[in-house]
Amino acid sequence: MEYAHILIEVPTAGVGLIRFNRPKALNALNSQLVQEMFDALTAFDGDDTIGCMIVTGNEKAFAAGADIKEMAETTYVEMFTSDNLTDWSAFNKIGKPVIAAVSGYAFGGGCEIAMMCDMIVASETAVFGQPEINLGIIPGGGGTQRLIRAVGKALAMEIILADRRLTAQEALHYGLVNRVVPADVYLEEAIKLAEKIASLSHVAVRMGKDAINRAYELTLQEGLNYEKRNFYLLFGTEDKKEGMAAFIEKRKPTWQHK
Ligand code: DAK
Repeated sequence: MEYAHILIEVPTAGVGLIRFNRPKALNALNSQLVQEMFDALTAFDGDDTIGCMIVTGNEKAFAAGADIKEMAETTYVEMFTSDNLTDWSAFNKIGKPVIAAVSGYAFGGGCEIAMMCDMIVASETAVFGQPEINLGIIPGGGGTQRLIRAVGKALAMEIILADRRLTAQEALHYGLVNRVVPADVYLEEAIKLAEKIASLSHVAVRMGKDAINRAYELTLQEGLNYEKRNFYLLFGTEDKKEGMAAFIEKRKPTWQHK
């Protein structure tokens, strides 16, 4: 498929890469770009040859937020009724893991997309922030909910209410990102991580992601029950038989992803 604002690539077998491509606007997320990202994620999610996805920008900017020029004239009613602009929940429907490879600015909607991803590999130049308050608004893509879960209430309040920005090292310290690496290798490192995940049983990986994400929504006991359900389900797969047989026979497993 042809996209106007993103580039698609399979840099190594099993890994689907989505690159925001509005460099002059620091990858500001207009509604078409966001829709294209969802379309590409959905396509990779349904592609049996792909086991993990990466969302990235460029070295200067992951994304400097939703497109302010597009939003400037948007009214309440347009915002409320326009699915493209308002519905970012499509991200929750992606079953395979998604890694954000972040360099430079990850502001507003950019920070929110990074947080929607399952893991974040950050370049040492990455800066995370929710500067919406400077525009007279607040985060609308999950920032108020996901940030507090990642860094706690006190810091989330400061980031959202006082435009406190986090350097990559601070983001690592507070648990927002998985790792910080030099700027010239951040994408390479993300690809290596994605390649590792894609080399495993896709069905087990999906079940793991699904169970972990439930922890946000369920009580501990409900979450434990949910985990047990996924755990038992995996005993019905070819990959469980193969993984355990391969261990006992001291060989590498050959995954069927079923
Ligand atoms: N939107 C549109 N254009 C942007 C942009 C943005 N967010 N950020 C940068 N640009 C454009 C600039 O206008 C400039 O364009 P030209 O003037 O050259 O045409 C170009 O990118 C380069 O930017 P600067 O000249 O400003 O570059 P600097 O290096 O000096 O500064 C900066 C970089 C990132 C510090 C600065 O550009 C900046 O502060 N940008 C705005 C950051 C921001 O406020 N972001 C939050 C936006 S609000 C929702 C989901 C999500 C959202 C809303 C709803 N729903 C699901 C309902 C999210 C909202 C937001 O993200």
